[in-house]
Amino acid sequence: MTDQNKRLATILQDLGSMYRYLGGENLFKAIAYMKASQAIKSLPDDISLYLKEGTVKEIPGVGKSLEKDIREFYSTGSISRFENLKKIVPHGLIELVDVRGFGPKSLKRLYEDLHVESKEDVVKALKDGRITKLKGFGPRKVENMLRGLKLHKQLEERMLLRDALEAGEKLLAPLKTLKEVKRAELAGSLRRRKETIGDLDILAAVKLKDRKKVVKVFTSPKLAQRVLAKGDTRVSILMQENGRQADLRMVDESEWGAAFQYFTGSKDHNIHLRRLARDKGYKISEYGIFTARNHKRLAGKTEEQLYKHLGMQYIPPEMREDKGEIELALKRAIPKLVEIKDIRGDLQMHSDWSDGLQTMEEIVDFVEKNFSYDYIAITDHTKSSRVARGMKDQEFLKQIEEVKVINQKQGRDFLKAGAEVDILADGALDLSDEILSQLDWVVASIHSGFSRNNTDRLIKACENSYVNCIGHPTGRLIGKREAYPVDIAALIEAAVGTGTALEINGQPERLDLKDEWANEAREAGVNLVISTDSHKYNDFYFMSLGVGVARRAWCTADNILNTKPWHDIVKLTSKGNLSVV
Ligand code: DGT
Ligand code: CA
Ligand code: CA
Ligand code: ZN
Repeated sequence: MTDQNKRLATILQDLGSMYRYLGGENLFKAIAYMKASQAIKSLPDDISLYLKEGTVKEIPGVGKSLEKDIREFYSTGSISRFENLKKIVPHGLIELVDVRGFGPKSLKRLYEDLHVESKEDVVKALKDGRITKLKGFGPRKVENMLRGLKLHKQLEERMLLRDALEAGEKLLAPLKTLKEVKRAELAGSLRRRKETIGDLDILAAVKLKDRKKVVKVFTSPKLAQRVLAKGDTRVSILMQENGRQADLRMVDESEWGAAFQYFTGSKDHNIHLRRLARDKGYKISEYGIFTARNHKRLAGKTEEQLYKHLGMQYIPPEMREDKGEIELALKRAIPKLVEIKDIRGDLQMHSDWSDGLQTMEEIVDFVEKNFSYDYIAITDHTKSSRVARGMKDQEFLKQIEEVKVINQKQGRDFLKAGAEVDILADGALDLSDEILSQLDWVVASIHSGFSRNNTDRLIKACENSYVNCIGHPTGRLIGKREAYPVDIAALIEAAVGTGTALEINGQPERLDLKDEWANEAREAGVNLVISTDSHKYNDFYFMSLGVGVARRAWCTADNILNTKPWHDIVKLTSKGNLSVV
């Protein structure tokens, strides 16, 4: 994303939140601005190009008035609508508008009754008891607010994996262009694909005499907002991109493998390895593997060598958490983890029939051009998801017809007709059996009523003979909302028992099932599906985030349904033996 697009997307997103805060009729504007902000974020080129070519209105979500805003932003750097709203809406609070326990109504009360204007003010008012005194802010509400703030804080301390990957690439690219840099890679938790990242760790192979030059580039104002520490082998900065910390370590090419292994971690994995090395009479460090007795260097140029000298198989970075992977590697039993190239299709996405930005044809064209998939399933929302513009039952019948037309034009059954069906409060589905029976792929998800008995609702959905998969099974949003209360073990049992797949949703804030639960599901023999839940073009690349979760859960291609041909998926999730609930 270009810097200009990023600034524009941020203002549009803030505008969206401000309109959410104002509520009422403004909700439509809120949706329009959020949508436009999302679309700007996924533009391949700088917004100036679209202005020059007169194609701004072709950006999804951009109509006449947004076009005007964008022109104003381009010529003045801001939008008057935004500056004016800042005068009546507490700009310092709107980042909380989606955080659990807050929301527009609560924020308005805090602002109007307590004159709270920033997050710091909110914390103070919670501490000194002013909020508890407000009518309607009982202990349960306050408890919710505290938990919401805690989640929010987590995200201030740790980046989402997707954001960290983007920031990491921006640091890596300029380093890689230097001829002095023989090799440079992202290490640390990023390489292990953890769902959130504390700081970025970059490793570069650079000769001693060349390091000053590399340091100069890394600490230049283009990349660094501030320099925290600067030495010959190690530099720490706060990134210009987002103010977060990034560490660069430089090593000699001959030490690459040992250093890459060390700085990839995890710390627990490294400690266990070192103990093992010691027991075998070796010593390992970021410089290599040595004999303990006379300090003779045995290896260190590659990671593979290092693991080999310890008598074990190479361990993929996503497994390096000291959760039993070292024991497996010693037995030469490391599974062949699923890879992005194994994925044959995407089984959750939204078109403009509900809250997606693109038409079904546009989606098909985009996916065919950029991915080598065999099938994709359109899974638009059902009627009770009103904010997501869920479709009425009759519209699904029309959509099924359009899917047929698109496939006919293509001469193959690439597009599967599906739905993401809401699981209602009592566990019933938000779409009639008559329509469900005509769909190729049914994902059932909980989108509301989180305080109900979610376990029973999900089990009931599994028992429905038309449901193929449970979508984002725990409903968590990293940094915003905890998982709803649900007995995962019982859900896993129901999924195995009924032949229902469970989703690993690749949206950066969801990654749901998370690694730990996906691992339990895999062990129990659940069929997992990795999907992107795309709402716009660039979301389709979230597949790699989902694959990262699956690899952290030790999944092979065989554990993942959408690595298989479509007819196998149908066989594995059809429930002919179940009676219709
Ligand atoms: P993060 O940044 O909190 O998301 O997690 P990491 O894993 O990136 O941790 P970080 O940045 O503190 O350190 C990067 C790697 O350096 C870590 O994964 C393993 C290695 N490392 C750091 N501290 C130690 C240590 O005390 N002992 C050992 N054996 N390795 C360490
Ligand atoms: Ca780190
Ligand atoms: Ca670090
Ligand atoms: Zn959903």
